[in-house]
Amino acid sequence: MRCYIFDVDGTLTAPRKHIDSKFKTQFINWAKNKDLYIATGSDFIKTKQQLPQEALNVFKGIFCCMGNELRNSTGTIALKSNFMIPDDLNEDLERILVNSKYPIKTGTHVEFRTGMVNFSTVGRNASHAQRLEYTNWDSIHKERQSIADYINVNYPDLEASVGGSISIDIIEKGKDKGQVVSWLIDKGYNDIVFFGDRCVPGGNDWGIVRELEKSNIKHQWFNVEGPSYILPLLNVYK
Ligand code: M1P
Repeated sequence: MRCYIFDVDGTLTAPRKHIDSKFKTQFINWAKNKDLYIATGSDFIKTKQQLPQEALNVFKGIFCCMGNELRNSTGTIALKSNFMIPDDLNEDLERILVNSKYPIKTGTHVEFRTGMVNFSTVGRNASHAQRLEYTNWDSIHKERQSIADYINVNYPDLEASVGGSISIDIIEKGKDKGQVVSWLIDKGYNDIVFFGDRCVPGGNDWGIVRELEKSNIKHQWFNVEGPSYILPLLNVYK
């Protein structure tokens, strides 16, 4: 029994953007009679902003917050982690924010989600242009990677990874998107195909790839750069 897992930002959509309408139609047609799941670092509210209900409806399950929350396509919660982020991390993030060399701060820098924290020095209120500016700056200064490295060294029970374009995701160790693979295998799937844009170690899709590679089920994964990379690949899976 085969199923497909899709990341959202950078995979089904451009980061934090709505799904492209032409791609949406092609994707919905392709999805007929297939078992599809989402695995995103985002929460359900953001996912719903990016994917309209008709697109969400093609998914049997939506794993949000790095696999720490499972919802059905109408938003009903089926599973939820109750992990609480330690207070000292919160204080540390405030200190990192104040010391960040990036000059623009837009607000909402620490976002608590189910089982995780999302941290961004430019802030989640950044406009599209401000996101692009930060991403360019970060690609030179590697701020996000160094914050993630700091957290990984100093908080052995936590795990930080560079997620989308402006932030890092912090979770309880081991509670990354890899959880999705074990859940699906438990449901009886023995053939999993995954599409993500951050499939390398340190990226927030790596957990899925790691668990697929560890498993003894049939699997295939694709590191893509957005919807235009996915369409030709979908044709392989008629
Ligand atoms: O789904 C990928 C990432 O998308 C957003 O990242 P950013 O705002 O940095 O582009 C966040 O929701 C992040 O948590 C998530 O991993």
